[in-house]
Amino acid sequence: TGLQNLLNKFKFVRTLNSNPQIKVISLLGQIDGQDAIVTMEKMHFVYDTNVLKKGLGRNTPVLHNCEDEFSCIKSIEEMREIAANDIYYWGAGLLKQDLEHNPTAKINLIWPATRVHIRKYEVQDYHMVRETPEMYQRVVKPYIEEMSSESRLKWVQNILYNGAESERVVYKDFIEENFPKGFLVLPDMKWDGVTLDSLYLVALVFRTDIRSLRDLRPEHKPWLIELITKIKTVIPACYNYAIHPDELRIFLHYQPSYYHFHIHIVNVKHAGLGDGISSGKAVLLEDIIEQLNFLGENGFAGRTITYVMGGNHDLWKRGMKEEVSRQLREDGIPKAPKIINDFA
Ligand code: M7G
Repeated sequence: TGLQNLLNKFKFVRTLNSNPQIKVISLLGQIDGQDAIVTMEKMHFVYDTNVLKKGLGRNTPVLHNCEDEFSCIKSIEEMREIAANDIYYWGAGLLKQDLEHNPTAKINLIWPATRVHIRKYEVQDYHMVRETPEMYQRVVKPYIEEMSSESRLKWVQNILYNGAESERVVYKDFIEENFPKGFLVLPDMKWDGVTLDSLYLVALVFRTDIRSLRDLRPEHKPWLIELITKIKTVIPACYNYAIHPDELRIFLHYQPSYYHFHIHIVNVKHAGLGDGISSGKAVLLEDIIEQLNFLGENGFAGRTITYVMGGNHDLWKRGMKEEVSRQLREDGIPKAPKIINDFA
């Protein structure tokens, strides 16, 4: 495949990040002399697949749970005991792997990766920032303009208009007269497409007049309600009601990485997302709709929004850093002393 050919040419440069808790590693390398980011994530266990067995003389299929050859215990091919003590035993195992049914890892590649991609995936320190409407106008808005280039959002255009990932689209709301209000839903790049516990979908809207949370005004409320209602109606049906409407965490990111309005739809069980669902990054769509009742006609443009920003984010260097220092001073919060680690 294209991906495999590219990975064969990958020349390792350095590790960008590694997280043993969510079992994800990001590597920087080069492919044909251009920067490439490979992210690998160990896949979850197969444990709830149902095996279809036709009962004798019956037409109704019967589902058997955990009998799949790739189900946790059944998949163990080799074992090495590490130790045992009293009623406790532990060891290492080799599981039966299968490209289709039980792959080892999910592998993502970004190539050619831009400087913005590399800095995003890299280990960095994080800061709480308070973005005032004034900061938004002066610093963030010009940045968003730059980040809305055709090339940066090409993947979105490809999905909406050029049939990219089309066989993976799970829902398309695209009625001619409804066009500007339409949207589609498809599996997010972050999802392995299999593990329902970590279901991760993204809804992309067709309209292009909304760049982010900041652009939402009370006039958008009926549209947002329509969106969330359709999402909660259609998605459980798409997955055979193995997931229910109240098990979907539906949110926006602020700041997002891509300034074309989109909605994250994630299994409420799934917490292993790095910072993707934490407060200061994810804003629940329900809360947004509710807030539109109270914000004036300018909606979120008039609100101060507090969020987490990575030190590698361009906005940090383009003024957020100074703004945070200024705000702390104004709030009367003293600067940290020079030596803070000397507990001796
Ligand atoms: P975001 O909040 O702008 O960025 O969400 P972040 O969550 O990455 O910080 C954009 C979402 O779109 C993310 O969840 C991405 O994983 C997802 N995404 C990005 N790209 C480039 C693609 C793509 O090409 N296809 C699909 N299906 N999802 C993507």
